[in-house]
Amino acid sequence: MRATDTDFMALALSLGRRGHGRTWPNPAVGCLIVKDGRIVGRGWTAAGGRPHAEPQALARAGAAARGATAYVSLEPCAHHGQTPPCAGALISAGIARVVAPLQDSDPRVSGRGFAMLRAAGVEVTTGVMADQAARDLAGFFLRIRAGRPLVTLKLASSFDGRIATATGESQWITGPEARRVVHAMRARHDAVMVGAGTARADDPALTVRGLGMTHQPVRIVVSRRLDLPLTGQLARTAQETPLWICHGADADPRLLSAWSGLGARLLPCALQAGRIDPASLLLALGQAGLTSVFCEGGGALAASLLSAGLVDEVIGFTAGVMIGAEGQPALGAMGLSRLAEAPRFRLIETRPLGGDILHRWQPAG
Ligand code: AOF
Ligand code: ZN
Repeated sequence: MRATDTDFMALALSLGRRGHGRTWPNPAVGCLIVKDGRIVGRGWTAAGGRPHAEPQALARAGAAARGATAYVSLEPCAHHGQTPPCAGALISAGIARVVAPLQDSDPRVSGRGFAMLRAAGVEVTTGVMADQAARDLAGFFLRIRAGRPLVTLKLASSFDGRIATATGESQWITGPEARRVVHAMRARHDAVMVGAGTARADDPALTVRGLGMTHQPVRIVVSRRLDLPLTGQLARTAQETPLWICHGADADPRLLSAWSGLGARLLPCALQAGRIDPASLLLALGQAGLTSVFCEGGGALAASLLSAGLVDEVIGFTAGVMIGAEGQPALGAMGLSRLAEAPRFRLIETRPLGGDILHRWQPAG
């Protein structure tokens, strides 16, 4: 049976996903070159966003690219950036047909890549697996549209929605399978983010471990006053793994210089009612180039993002352990009085995971 455009596009999309978390601010694109039904070249956007996917796939295909079809998971670029336009590279290599799901919304490209290809006599087919491509590149598109990264909120809690006992004991509520999945999720995001309370209570490393990979997402701590332990795991590892601290403009200058001396990048954010304004926080992260952020709490940061309508996906891990009302709730105060005001999410997926349940939710409506 002959493979279809959809089959090849599914492969190009999966190649693109290999770059998730490591190509920001650029999209993670995949490219497959197919000649007479055979794959002759594959490529995906390199770490840091360049080279783009197409020139790498073309280099592998060599002379076989002449007369071949290129499956690209996003419209090939048309601009002269730090690299020459990919549409031009496809034309020069003699590609006869380009299949792409979507137009790029970067204003330097948006439609110009397809126009350039068509003007050179290349057949262009669009729309193949467009929904999946839009999901895969949602963070890239959101940053262009709204200036902020996509936010995934992870909440790992007891059956009754607690994230620690009254004394702060939280390791471990969920089991090893759930924790492995969390590390894989961290790796697919540009950054992992926590609030200052979590950074103080858990002394987390916020790194990806146990997956045998070298790439690490940026680690972000949101701390208005920078009152974080200068001797904890984050401070100790700030030279080797990027650490960004989002702080209020009123933070102590001595702490600012101490953290910058340790190697942290400091991002000032506006305040709202005495706390870091979540919209200003995410705009600062978008400005810095991030397209996706995996927020792992704590309760105060999670509640502030949820109240502001800035959470694009919630991933819950619920364990079969009962902690009771003295325990620390997964969410801080949200200032709600009526149920109608509560942010509501619709269920996308549930899955048993070891002894826990994974559930994925997206904003309703
Ligand atoms: C492609 N293939 O693999 C990627 C593309 O700063 P530059 O010059 O690297 O350009 C970045 C823009 O290129 C980015 O905003 C997006 O429009 C496109 N990314 N294009 O043809 C790729 N990663
Ligand atoms: Zn390109």
